[in-house]
Amino acid sequence: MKENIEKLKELIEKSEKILLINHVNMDADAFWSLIWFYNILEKIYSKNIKATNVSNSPERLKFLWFDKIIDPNLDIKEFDPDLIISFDAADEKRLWEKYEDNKKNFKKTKLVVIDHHISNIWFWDLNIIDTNSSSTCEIIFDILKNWKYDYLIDSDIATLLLTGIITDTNSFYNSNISPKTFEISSKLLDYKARHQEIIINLFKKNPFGRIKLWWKILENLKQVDNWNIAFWVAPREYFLETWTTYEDLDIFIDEFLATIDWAKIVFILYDMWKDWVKASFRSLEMKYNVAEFAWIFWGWWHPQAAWFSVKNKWIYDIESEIILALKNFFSYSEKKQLK
Ligand SMILES: [Mn+2]
Repeated sequence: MKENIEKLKELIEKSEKILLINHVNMDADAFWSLIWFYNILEKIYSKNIKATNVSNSPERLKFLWFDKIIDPNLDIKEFDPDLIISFDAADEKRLWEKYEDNKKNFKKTKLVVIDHHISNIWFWDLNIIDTNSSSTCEIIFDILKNWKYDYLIDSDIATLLLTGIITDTNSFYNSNISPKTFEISSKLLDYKARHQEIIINLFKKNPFGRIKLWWKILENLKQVDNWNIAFWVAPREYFLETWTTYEDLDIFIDEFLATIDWAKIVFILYDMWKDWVKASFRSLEMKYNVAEFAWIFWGWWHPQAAWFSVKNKWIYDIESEIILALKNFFSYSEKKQLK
């Protein structure tokens, strides 16, 4: 990895037009790793740097930084970059339409991927992938240290990086933490990362509409027979009635849904943007590998947390399909365990 970090520097120095991109439905980790990188490049080099994503910066993260860095309308063909760097994406599909509509540019350009997902398929020319890292922000910190640019870290940058780590580890709940995660977080506090600002804004300032949305969903717990599978469905009406969007479900899944003591698998199905429906799964017992399940529907992610999305289908039709497939998957997992 050290070698690749050096190679990245060479690539950046050789390039004139650099495009930064992160995955669809960007989360704090994808967002801040990109924003941070953009700022550092701006400070060090005089290059033409642009950043894009299919959507605008997430509203709920704007408390830290009001940015116009990510431009969803950027015309990649016209910009014609000679280097593309992707953040926090496990494969091209995660770049969504930006990749689909600009394949030619992606094919002819040097491509770098910076990521930490186990599911990463090492898809590009230069892969800076560390699956032992909790987050892309953690990797970014390594890059910075290797390049000896630590001196550029100020309180703002430290706060951004710490936000990526806190959200991707679910406030240090998840099993993706390591001694290094704590070590880096501690260093970020030395750099005056504003820990309380992150916690208050991300976890302690829920608009009332969001609570009403959660309430509506929680009230309608569903179960698959006696299979220890709990699930919830959030159709578009729920969001319209409470003035919320699917982004308001961010912490809800792990804070509430995935904590039911009798459940072995939980999932939530919700209407996302445009005509997409998303299904998000959590396995609460090691033997149920939900990434394997999500794969049936062309989804992926992690054995304990996985998802897929489907276009142009009614949410309740997908519900029936999932339940049917889940019953098979459940007995398959039980049998696999017995072998
Ligand atoms: Mn991440």
